[in-house]
Amino acid sequence: MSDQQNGAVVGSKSFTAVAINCAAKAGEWIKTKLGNYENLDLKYSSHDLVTEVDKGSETLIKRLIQTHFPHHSFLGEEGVEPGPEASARALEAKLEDEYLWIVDPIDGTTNFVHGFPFFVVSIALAYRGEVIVGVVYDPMKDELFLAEKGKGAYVHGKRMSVSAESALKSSLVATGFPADHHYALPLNMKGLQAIAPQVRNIRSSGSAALHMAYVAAGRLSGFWEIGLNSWDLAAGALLIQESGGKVSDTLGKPYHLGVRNVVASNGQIHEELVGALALADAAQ
Ligand code: 2AM
Ligand code: CA
Repeated sequence: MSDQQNGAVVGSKSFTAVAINCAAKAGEWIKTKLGNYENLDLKYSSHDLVTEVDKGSETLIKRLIQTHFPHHSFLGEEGVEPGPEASARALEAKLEDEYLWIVDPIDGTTNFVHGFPFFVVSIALAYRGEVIVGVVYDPMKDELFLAEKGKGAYVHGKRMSVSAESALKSSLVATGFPADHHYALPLNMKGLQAIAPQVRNIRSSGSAALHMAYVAAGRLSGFWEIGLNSWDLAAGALLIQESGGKVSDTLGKPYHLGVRNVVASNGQIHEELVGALALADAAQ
């Protein structure tokens, strides 16, 4: 398989085929390990978990990508020291690289550990800092969400589009409760307090990447969370953009790979959601 050098052909089939193949293979393997992992380690705190399955999934994906594209860069959650500073540094070091694969080998590790069936493999390919391919694969439902820059987003091969709600009061939104209990969690709690009475209802299912995919598929109207990493968001952000939605930071500035505090929506409720978080002093 040749390694395209030309920006005009980014998002070509070979990149996408490899991304899909990696996500599917890793996902199938993860599924066989459900309730069957051996080592549970704590990373940053007792809320930040990792198993040998996270590491095995990342190794599988990395090897497969390197077989096809040996000159591409790779950024995976398990190859980075825990903590927000290390994550930001690791991204910074590779952001300018021509092709960078950004991988979360299991997004929703806590769910995986508890047998709660809401976790995914998330794989994104960035070309000079811009995401051009995004794949989120849910092995439990066998649902593969795929987006290519400028070519739309698909689930089960069917074009996705975001939902039609135009106000918070008719919206179903999701958020997440981060592992960082010093900075991120208190902010998310403030947001929760403010947003809950304004929306139809709130969900929090423990995988940022799958929440993002659900916004893209029109199953959620919006999502916000504080303190995420590039690998939690990169694939999901492209899914949403290619489904007609909007992704920004919590202050409303456009999404880029360095964003850690995210607001994602169908576009129509975006301003209202960003505004409500600002009013609650829950944006940063
Ligand atoms: P993970 O399962 O890959 O760790 C849940 O609120 C979301 O936050 C999940 O997507 C989860 O991803 C992510 N998450 C968990 N711990 C985190 C941490 N220490 N830093 C950033 N994101 C984290
Ligand atoms: Ca993970």
